[in-house]
Amino acid sequence: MKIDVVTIFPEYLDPLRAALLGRAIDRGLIEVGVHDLRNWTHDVHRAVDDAPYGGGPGMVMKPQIWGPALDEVCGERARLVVPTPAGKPFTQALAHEYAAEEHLVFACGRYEGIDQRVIDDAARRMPVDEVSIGDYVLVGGEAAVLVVVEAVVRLLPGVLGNPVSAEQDSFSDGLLEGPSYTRPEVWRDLAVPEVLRSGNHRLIDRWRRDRALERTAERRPDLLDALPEGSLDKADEAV
Ligand code: 6GU
Repeated sequence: MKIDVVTIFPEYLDPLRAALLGRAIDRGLIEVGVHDLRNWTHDVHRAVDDAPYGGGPGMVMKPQIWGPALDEVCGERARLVVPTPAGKPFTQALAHEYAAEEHLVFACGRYEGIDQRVIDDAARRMPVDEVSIGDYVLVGGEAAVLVVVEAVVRLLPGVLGNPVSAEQDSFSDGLLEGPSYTRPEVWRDLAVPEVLRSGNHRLIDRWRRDRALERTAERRPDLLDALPEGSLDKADEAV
């Protein structure tokens, strides 16, 4: 998979080359390009933004800079992702969609955003998503790109040491994952739940499912409401 990022803060994307993502690059599973938007400016001030039509606070990023930058970076088969608090929610389902793409391009806006015509024009030639990573406001899209790329790359075959752990993630069955424990059996007078030491895997699976249901009901009741019809069995309903 090829991943390109266009930004006015290229150094903000340095973590893409660290840890799990760095290892995926070294092993040739992903190819990452980070591009400074100011390379596409022509004036001495290298200006990328201007005052908004209609007035109001902040600045809007200029279409004449973004247009040529995206023309050059996107090529023929890209899916364009524009991080913005006004986007549709980024979800695990979208992470799986992105993991199946051959080329992702991220366009990082700062200030009050990018002139909408940049997005509308790109959408005439390629799939474009404006996505948000949550209900809060960041200064720019860069931190969101780190989040999205990490969520996507860990789904690529060969990136995670143990592929079973991706299958058992929170959200893979529509529920939050319950608690986990390792040794010692008692720590600061807190004991590991007895059932996990029983060796009875039918009971252990049931216990884990119950804790997942409890935790989801407590923290994310919206996820329970969104489960497809028939996802809960009789034993689930009893929790
Ligand atoms: Cl994707 N961008 C910005 N600037 N703020 C956000 C966001 C994205 N998602 C939530 N807040």
